[in-house]
Amino acid sequence: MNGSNAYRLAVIPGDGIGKEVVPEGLRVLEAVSTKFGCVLNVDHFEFASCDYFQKHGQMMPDDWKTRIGGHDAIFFGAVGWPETVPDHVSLWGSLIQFRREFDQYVNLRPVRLMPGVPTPLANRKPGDIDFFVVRENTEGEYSSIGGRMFTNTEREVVIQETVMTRVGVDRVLRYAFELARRRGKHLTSATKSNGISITMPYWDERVEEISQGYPDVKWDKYHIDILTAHFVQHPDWFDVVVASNLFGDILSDLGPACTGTIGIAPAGNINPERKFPSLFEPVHGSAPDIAGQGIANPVGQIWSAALMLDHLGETAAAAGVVQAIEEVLSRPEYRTRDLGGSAGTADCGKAIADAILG
Ligand code: GGG
Repeated sequence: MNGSNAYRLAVIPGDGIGKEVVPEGLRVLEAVSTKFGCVLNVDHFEFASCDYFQKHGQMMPDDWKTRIGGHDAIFFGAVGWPETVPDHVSLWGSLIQFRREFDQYVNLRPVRLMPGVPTPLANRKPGDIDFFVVRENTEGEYSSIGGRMFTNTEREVVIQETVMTRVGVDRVLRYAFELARRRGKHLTSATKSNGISITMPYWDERVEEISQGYPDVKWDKYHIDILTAHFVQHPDWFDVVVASNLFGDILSDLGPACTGTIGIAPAGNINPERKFPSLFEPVHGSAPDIAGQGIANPVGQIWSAALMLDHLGETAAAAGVVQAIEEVLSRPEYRTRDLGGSAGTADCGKAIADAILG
């Protein structure tokens, strides 16, 4: 961090609707600069996209780390265009590189029911659903350890290992316990230690041990299968939910779906020690089915900008963005199709920027 209120942002739209929602995020950030006086110096990068892959045969240049490593934060859209690049190639060639090389070991994903937003759950009002999913972001089920043998024969064997390290598990658990302590509420751990009989009992043991350092924080744990049911039936039970990489990914799509749409959900891929830039992106992907039509919901991207401002220490600006999102979402004319409205991406983005400017 640079110690002033001027920041260097690396902006990477990526693929599909990323190219439509990132400009709306930038429009809102411009309004934030005007209103709150922080200076946001933006550098645009076209790598970490399938277009880049088509031109260069790889998702990112060899020197990508040097090119964006000096920025204060990365503002990212979405990755994936399976027509041209297999999804596992585009994801591992971009986002997962960022998360690992910049040690963004926390993926922080707020889940909140916003005023006026229609939810598929009956009898829920704003305030009933307000929690965080803390997803482990650098190891777990997302490991590249494994392989195929006897490919394309009847003896075909495919193996992929889950990796849990003590450092990796403990640090994300500590982050989650700290967050639960700050919020003064409680922590839920997602497990599956009855079926996944080596790594998940280890996860549970680490939760048990780390919890000893947080006697003031109440905690519980659920197997992932019943936990998904509770998300739908009792979303008010949760405050901070900590989960492995895969479980956290699933829970952080399900949570926002319960609040109306995954289109509004933000994420921060955070390096809490601030040794490397953190990356902020919507939870949703590139959505090839609606890309290019100007109908994507920009709120996930814009809320990610709020998370980024908060991370940069611009807390008033972050709160201002969230308040503007709330104001605009409560007006049906600015809702995009995923929320039952007919507004376009730019209509919604502009309304939020205007709400910030007052
Ligand atoms: N903006 C998020 C994005 O593009 N996600 C693509 C995706 O498939 N991500 C999987 C993951 O976050 O693990």
